[in-house]
Amino acid sequence: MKIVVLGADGYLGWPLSLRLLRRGHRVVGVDNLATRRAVEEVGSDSALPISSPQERERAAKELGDFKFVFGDVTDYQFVKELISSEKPDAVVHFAEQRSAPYSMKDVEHAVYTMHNNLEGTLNLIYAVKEAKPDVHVVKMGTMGEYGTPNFDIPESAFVEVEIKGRRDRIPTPKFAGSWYHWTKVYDTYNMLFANKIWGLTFTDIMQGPVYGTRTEEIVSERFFTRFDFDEVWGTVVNRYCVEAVLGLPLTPYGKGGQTRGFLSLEDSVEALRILIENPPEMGSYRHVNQFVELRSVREIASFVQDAGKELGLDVKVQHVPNPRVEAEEHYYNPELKVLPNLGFRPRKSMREEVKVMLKDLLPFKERISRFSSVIMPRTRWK
Ligand code: NAD
Ligand code: USQ
Repeated sequence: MKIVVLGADGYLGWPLSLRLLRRGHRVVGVDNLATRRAVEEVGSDSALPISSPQERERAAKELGDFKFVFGDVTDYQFVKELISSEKPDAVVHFAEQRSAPYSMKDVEHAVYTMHNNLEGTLNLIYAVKEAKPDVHVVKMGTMGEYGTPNFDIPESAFVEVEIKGRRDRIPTPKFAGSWYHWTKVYDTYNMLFANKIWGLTFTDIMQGPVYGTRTEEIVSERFFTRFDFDEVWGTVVNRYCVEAVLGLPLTPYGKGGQTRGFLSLEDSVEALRILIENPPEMGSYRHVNQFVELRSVREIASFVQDAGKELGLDVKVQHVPNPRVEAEEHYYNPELKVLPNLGFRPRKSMREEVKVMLKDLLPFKERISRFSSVIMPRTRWK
């Protein structure tokens, strides 16, 4: 297949591009390098050194047919020209502002996030409709679209409800927890609408937080993917591993009962590979929940503590006041059936993988320690 990966310079986009190349697909990687700039803006950097896009292009070409295109998905003419000239079978859309704290900083960051994410997805929808309506759009959404409801989360875009005695099928209720997470809800509605009126083909993925340093293709420094750990861009498991390496206490926010559906980088890339190679029926909208382990942030701290002990690190845990507005103890039971039905079997467990992560990060302790001032949470929801 020929696959366009929007956001190919990112944490997920780069390793997915490598996986697709190794499977024999042709890959066009697109990025405007926004994340590199935004991480610098908050005074941080990737914990693992990453190559320039030019060096990445050279390295990826060793695995297969790859080219890197610099471009911004909020530019409609660029996206339309890309789809018209490349004529891909599938487009994977990762190219969004993906940090909840970044979106909550102030009005400028909230508006940037809304504009970047909604406009990019809408441009892609129109470009596909105009230039190649049979493209399979694989869009990365988030489990955070649902929030943490007190009902079992269905793996479905619609639910049957009865309101005042009358029944109907309505979009699954969602209640996101940051401006960033809300952009994914709105993207979902826009794709449902585009599917309804034009019959475009979508896979909309509700993915939980991803952790890890490795995939099968990341075998040396040249293939490293970015690894963020600061209070704005770092996600919880990755942050804990850096904190452990630096000898800082792990930082569960508040009571620490916040539970999410986590998965390793390797499992994320493999799940995506399966969804791309097994598209839904042409003209349909497929809704997928993508996670492996339901864990609370308190429980994860104990995993990292245990892994640290095995490596001779003295890891402490210190609950810190929660900078976010979110439930700290809650029910959480999402459904998971599409990926297992397609043959997806997790390859990694968090308990094991955090050991690998600590080993990968330890040689970069000095590099990371330059950024220890941006680890404690400062960005508050209110
Ligand atoms: P990332 O920030 O590392 O990657 C996103 C890439 O898109 C970056 O390289 C960035 O420069 C690029 N980009 C952003 N706006 C762009 C634009 N307007 N034009 C072109 N390129 C643009 O993030 P990631 O962790 O790789 O996440 C990829 C996608 O998966 C995101 O949509 C994110 O919301 C989603 N997601 C991530 C996780 C996770 O834990 N990392 C979990 C669930 C969903
Ligand atoms: N948390 C801590 N301690 C920390 C950091 C975070 O307790 O040091 C808590 C947060 O308060 C939250 C949970 O961990 O309850 C998850 O936070 P996170 O920063 O790991 O992840 P989140 O902000 O939800 O966002 C990440 C990605 C985003 C993706 C989302 C999937 O950045 O792109 O959409 O995970 S999900 O969480 O399922 O919505």
